[in-house]
Amino acid sequence: ENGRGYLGVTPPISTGESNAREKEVTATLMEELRKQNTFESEEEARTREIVLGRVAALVKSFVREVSLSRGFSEAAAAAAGGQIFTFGSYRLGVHGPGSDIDTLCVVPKHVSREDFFEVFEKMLRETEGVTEASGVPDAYVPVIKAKISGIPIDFLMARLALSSIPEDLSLQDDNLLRNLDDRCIRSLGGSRVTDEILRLVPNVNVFRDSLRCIKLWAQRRAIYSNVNGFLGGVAWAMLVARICQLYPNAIAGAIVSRFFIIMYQWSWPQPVLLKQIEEGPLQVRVWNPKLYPGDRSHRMPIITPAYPAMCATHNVTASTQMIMTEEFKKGADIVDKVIVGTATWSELFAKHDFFHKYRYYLQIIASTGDSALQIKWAGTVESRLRQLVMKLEFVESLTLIHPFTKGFEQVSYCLSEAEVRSVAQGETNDEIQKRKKEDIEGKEGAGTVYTTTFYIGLAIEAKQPGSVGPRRLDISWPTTEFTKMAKGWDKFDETKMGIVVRHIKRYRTISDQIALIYSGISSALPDNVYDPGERQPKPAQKKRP
Ligand code: 3AT
Ligand code: MN
Ligand code: MN
Repeated sequence: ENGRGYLGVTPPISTGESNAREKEVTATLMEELRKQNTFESEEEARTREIVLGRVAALVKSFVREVSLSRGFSEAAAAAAGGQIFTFGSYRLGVHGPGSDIDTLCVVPKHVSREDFFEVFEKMLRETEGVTEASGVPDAYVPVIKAKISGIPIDFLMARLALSSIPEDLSLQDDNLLRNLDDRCIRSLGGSRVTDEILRLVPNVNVFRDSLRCIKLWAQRRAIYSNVNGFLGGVAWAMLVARICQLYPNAIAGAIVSRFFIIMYQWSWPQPVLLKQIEEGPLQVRVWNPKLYPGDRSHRMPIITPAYPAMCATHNVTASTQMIMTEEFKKGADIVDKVIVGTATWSELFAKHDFFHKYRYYLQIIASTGDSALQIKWAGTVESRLRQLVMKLEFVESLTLIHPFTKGFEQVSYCLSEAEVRSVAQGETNDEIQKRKKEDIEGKEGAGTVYTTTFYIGLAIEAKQPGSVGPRRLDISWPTTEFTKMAKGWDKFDETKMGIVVRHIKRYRTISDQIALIYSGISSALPDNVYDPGERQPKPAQKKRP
């Protein structure tokens, strides 16, 4: 609390308790969330606790082992400590079946990052029940990804400027960040933000239930993705937390209903804050739109509550803001109906209609011949897609640029160089797709192609009345610039990686095929973007105007 009797930067809107109807819809909401399989089983929950217990012990023995190797006495090595802190969805209590456990390992100053990626990773590998363990030491936030007893775990590491890690260590004190390297500060950030969010909500259980609902809704509507310019898990959590602060005594059904209407009406770029932004002991930037033009350009700023305050929604563009605003409105309408009893919660969780919505799409195809390289290359391309979106936003005849939140991965077994090229160009060929690995083994000129295809939906301005001839749509400049930028990646290798941008239509009709030859649109959406049975039959052929 801030000494004024409430949590947050303004007084609550209402401190009223929820009414009988809100209690009813909260019960039906929880029932629907269970039906939608958002909760793990009790058995899985127990497995997680056991795994975390083992991990905590493993981190202590890691610190002990490194301490001994640095000449510490047995007693001093044991006293050096070592703690784990969870963050992410597990810490918030909103994880689903199969979610990972995000775990921060906190170690004393004589244990290095190299120790973590050598000694600890090796200890992990040798631990019973560990089926995967692979480190990414040079990531922006270095991580070891592992799987223990079937539970995926992300391990981060922070080395504090302390000679031992006390059992009751809290990460809340900003002074802990003094004299740490940037990677440690970033690694501590996830935990410090999650803990702060939990401290800043009036009722943790109401917050959890509400966030579970909003996360599922955002995933189903394909607006859950930080890289693609929508919001990621932390940003959604902060939005829900803010609504909880505004209605401290409301229950989940009421919070969700207020969430949609308040977010729809929010006067962006006014930031969403869970507490006042504070200065701290480091020489680092704190979010400040008055000082920094970059911060001023944030369209939907949602600011993290732990020092140093940062904007979690840096990637939002005009298009993604428009798409999310539209979804807030649709959500508000459905929840209104749920409250009066003319709709059910399942309607809120209806699947998006992205692949039914637009006539034109861009396909961005990243390809390589190697599965490990493909992950890196596709990730690089994906992280730069928003640059393409922003360039397309300047094309006058386009009214909306809609990036999809997930790439579609495919492995194709090709028999010839020509097949390899056609797959990398995004041509779909049933014969190649049906082929298995064995079908190309030992064949000369054969090769495996890994492709990841991203989609952007394009809404085009209605035709001006009285204009003649086909609408002109020239997007060659943005797409060429984007391709150049993707190839500007410092690890780009022309001989190993491909990137292609294609302009396609949802359907392919006979008359289109003729018209399309002239417009450079050569294909239609492939079947793999639809669930089985989802693809609608082709519309009756309309006469082209
Ligand atoms: P899941 O239930 O695991 O899907 P989550 O919210 O826990 O949802 P993640 O495990 O992906 O999601 O991420 C947990 C936190 O880790 C969120 C963010 O603070 C941090 N994080 C995730 N991805 C990155 C990244 N690429 N770089 C830096 N931090 C990241
Ligand atoms: Mn997670
Ligand atoms: Mn994770």
